[in-house]
Amino acid sequence: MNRANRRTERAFLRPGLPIAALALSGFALAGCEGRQSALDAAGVSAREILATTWILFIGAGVIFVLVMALALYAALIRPERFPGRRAWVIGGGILFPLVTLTALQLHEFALARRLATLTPEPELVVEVTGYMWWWDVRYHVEGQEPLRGANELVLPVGRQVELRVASADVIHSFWAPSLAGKIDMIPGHVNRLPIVAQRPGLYRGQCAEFCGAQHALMAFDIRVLPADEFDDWMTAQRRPAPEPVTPQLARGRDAFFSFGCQSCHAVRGTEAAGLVGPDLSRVGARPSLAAGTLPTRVETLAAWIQGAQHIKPENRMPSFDVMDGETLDAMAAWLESLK
Ligand code: HEC
Ligand SMILES: [Cu+2]
Repeated sequence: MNRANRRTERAFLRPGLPIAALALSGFALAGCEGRQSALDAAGVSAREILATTWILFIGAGVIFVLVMALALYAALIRPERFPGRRAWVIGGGILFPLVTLTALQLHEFALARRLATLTPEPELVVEVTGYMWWWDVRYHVEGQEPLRGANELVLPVGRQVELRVASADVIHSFWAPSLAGKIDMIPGHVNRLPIVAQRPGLYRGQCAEFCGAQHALMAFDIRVLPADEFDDWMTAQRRPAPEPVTPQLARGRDAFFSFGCQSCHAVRGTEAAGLVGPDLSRVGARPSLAAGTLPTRVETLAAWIQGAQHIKPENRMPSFDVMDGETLDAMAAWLESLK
């Protein structure tokens, strides 16, 4: 072995490398936590699914190691000396898979039933409709007017919630991994997804079925609030849009109407009642714009209005790039004030 080779070999054996690898795997594990992770469950269904995931993962790991050890053993000794050959074939090849797979199947049936019947008497029903490429959201509470929102799902901790999902155009898939499993959104058919959120926080969901050019920019925010805060939120949502308090905001509102935004967008408490695009009644309070594409700020609102087709090509909103800067800023400021 020449000197250079020996040097590389030593480099591989240096303790720094395994330590670096360990540190890196730490980063990989840290990636499992967070706003959009099935490994960081914040809802009853997600927790049950996660438990099953661990059963499968650990079980498969143990079986893999056992089989490898047996294979190694069999390769090292003479075949006719392998003890109890017939018993291994019948026990390991037939009985063991029969018993484990049957047990898993029964577990799976029970789990599917529990998840489907998690919320027999929902206190809140939320209709979520997928559009290319955003989410229409309607909250229904017994005895109250339905409430419309968009691109954000606000849920109370601990209450039974039933999502009723459908699509207005192509097949989408509703996926909020922190809370529950995936469910398809199919045109003309309503699917139900029971949800019980357990931990307040800000989570993220994503369309999980390829639905066209901007499928990747079809995400949504989920805010899970303590139940009493949720009730306050609902009450506040029902109020009409705040009146503009400065001349700039008033100018922004007027421009919204003179540019025809109301033909596609609704703002509670104004004449704007369009249904083609997301409801903008509280757009300033939502964490993100255009289905998780941009964080909500005056500047990003202006950028979106001016360059919707540039930011999210082929989406159903035209770019308004003929407006003068002051009008644009005023309009963005007014939208940002809608909280
Ligand atoms: C032809 C219909 C149409 C018109 C006109 C229109 N929009 Fe939109 N708008 C949409 C659609 C559709 C979306 C969703 C785009 C996406 O995310 O895929 C949208 C998204 C938005 C959003 C982001 C909303 C959210 O929930 O994230 C804002 C803000 C907005 N529009 C403002 C305006 C303003 C201001 C005007 C007028 C200058 C306007 N729009 C005109 C259809 C329209
Ligand atoms: Cu989609």
